[in-house]
Amino acid sequence: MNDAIACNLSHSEEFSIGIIEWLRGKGSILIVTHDHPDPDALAAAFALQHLILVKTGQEATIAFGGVIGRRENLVMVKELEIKSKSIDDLDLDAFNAVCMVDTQPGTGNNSFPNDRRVDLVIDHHQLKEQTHACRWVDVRPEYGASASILFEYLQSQDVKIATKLATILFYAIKSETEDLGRDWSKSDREAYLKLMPLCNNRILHEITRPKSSRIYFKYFNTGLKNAKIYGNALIFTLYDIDHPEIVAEIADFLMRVEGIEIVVGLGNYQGEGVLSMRTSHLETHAGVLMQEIIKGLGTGGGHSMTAGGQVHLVSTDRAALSELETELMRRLLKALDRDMVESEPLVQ
Ligand SMILES: [Mn+2]
Repeated sequence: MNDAIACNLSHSEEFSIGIIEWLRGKGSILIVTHDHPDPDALAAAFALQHLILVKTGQEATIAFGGVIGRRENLVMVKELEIKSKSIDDLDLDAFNAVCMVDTQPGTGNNSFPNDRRVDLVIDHHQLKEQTHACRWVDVRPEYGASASILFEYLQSQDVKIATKLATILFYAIKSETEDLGRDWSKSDREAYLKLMPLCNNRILHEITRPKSSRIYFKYFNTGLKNAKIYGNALIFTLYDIDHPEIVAEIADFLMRVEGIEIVVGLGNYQGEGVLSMRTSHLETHAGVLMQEIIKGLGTGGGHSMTAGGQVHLVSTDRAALSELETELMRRLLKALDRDMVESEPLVQ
């Protein structure tokens, strides 16, 4: 094992002992993820819930805002029996301890009220100013997945990782890093390799190749038809969408277009503009770029190769979305220090 991994593991051991002792006897504990949680958010929440149960005997509540829409994630939640609640249905005063995973206070991507106290934050996005005020903070932007951090806690506390927990943690790292091809670290690879033999392959296959409704293919059709190319950048709009994650999914798909190094996608989910960015350009940090182009329009952030954002829409008609698309492209090209060029459709 190399020194960096060993150092991370000892940090994980120390931190997990600290939080277990602190959480002991708290009674009602809340675990919040970002809205419309992805596998990494759900896996991290599920693993923390398990750690708390095994070590302190308390059953924590997992909650988030928005919906789980992506087919893979719905199959995952069903097959692995992950129980969660909508944050709007909870009496937040009833919780004595609040934990946040895969998100941080005040980022704009979670529904936990900004003025409420958060005790514990475990995340792999850039550390936010507001997070400094929390009692327990373990933020590791160099990690590809929050699930890898939780995996280290479980290991250092000798918590047995049964099939379901292993499958969800493995799938989280697999999907978040595209099988260790994107934004990954040695610690993610360590967790991925140790979890793989513990997984249920049948469930894993069902999650990764889910049957999908015809609406799903309609979004692909819309995305392909509307995709515009500006040099090595591609932008597309899906207009009205029934779940936010479809934007990121199609952005991933369109990253495979030859010559394309940056993809930006946009959709309208219930009056909110959903943005997704992907880049394979090593000099470009997607999270930083996203913050730059979204300034004054909404909130956003991310990792070096992936980023997301949300924009408040003044109008949700097609013309307004097309206008926003052009504005985002103008800002993107400006941020990349390039002139606005004529766009070219991806498909004729
Ligand atoms: Mn994550």
